[in-house]
Amino acid sequence: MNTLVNKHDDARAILRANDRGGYTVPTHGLYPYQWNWDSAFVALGFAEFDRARAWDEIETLMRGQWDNGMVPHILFHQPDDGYFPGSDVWQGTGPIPSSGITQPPVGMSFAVRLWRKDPSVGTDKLRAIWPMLAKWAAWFLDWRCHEGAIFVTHPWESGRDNAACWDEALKQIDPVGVGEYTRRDTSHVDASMRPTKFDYDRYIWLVQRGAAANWDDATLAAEPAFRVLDPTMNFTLLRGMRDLAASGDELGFDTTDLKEHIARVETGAERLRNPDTGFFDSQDLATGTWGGGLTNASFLCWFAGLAAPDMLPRLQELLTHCKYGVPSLDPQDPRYDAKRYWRGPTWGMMNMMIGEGLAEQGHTDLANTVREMTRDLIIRHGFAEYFDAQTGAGAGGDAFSWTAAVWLIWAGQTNGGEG
Ligand code: 9WN
Repeated sequence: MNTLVNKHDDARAILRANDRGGYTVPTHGLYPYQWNWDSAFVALGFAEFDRARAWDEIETLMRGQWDNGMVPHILFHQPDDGYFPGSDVWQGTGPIPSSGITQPPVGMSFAVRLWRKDPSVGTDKLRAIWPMLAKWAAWFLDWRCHEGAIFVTHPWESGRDNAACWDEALKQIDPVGVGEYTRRDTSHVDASMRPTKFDYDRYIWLVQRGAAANWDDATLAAEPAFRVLDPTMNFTLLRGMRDLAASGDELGFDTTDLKEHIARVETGAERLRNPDTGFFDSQDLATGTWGGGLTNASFLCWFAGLAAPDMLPRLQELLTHCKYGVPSLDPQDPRYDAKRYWRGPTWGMMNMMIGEGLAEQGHTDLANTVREMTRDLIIRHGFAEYFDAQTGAGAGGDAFSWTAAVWLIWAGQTNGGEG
């Protein structure tokens, strides 16, 4: 029991230490700005001990929203030489210096969850940002939707940067003219745990291309360089829109459009099933090539509110190889790399969404298994950015905000948290 109490103290201390005043950095050094989906998890973490601070996190994020509705994946509140590419490379066009792409919109769901946790404070807060969240959702339907399925225009947009899902689409890019640049990530973290130079050249080339087009959605859509259907985006958006629609009905907002969008994205979710394997997969829209790898994103189906019973045995099978949580790629896949970021390691926040989705669909035993694996992982190996799914060894940055938040919200709860 003492271990759990100490871990709670440690987790709170990490969030406090990474707090930069109104926003929280994912970790000191490696990521010195505000990241979109990190902040959503952080807000839930703060809500366990400081509800006012929890709302600050979401409100600061929403202040970065662009006129078109997009909420950027990074807000560069203060200059910092420790990260590349910075705001000078991105040249975002919003009210706060920012990147030009978004990230999985878990903030929609988690803002609603903050409100449900404490309507006395949350009702005014949610009422104020609800139209902004709905506008963000509508932007996805306008600019990131193909036949109901949601695609990403940059691997960073998915939040799963170097997942095997993007390999084929990245190979189609010739990063001509990308020029010389100095990576900062590999000065903080061993290069074996980070994306390769092949990937980075293409990440930066895509950023330069977006900046040159002034991030104009129509210009970029007219000649797409990277468009890959993504289960993470599809499932988190579907979940976010469901939560927005339910709260909107209770608060008296017009939810007609949202409900129509939910129906479209539900249809799109089935389009993500790889016909060869049957599981939810990524697909390059330019070539039709499927990612072909079973990833942790495939299992966000339950978080999205889908029943998908056929995915249960696949998860059970995967967990027989990984005692510390759901791997970001099936260890039996030839592309599996135990330490390299989104090509094998397990991530606490993905485990949380998978576990909570399982619990909501009534799969209590499997939900508990995923939560206990994640709890054991954090107890033994700390608050790392991500972990080897088989040995539990921590990797990437440490004293990591979303891992601390996931502990407070879910993994460190012995009663199952709020599920
Ligand atoms: C690029 C902050 C972010 C997470 C992403 C994760 C990683 C950034 C990077 O760190 O991406 O956005 O520079 O590697 O992949 O999911 O939001 O924690």
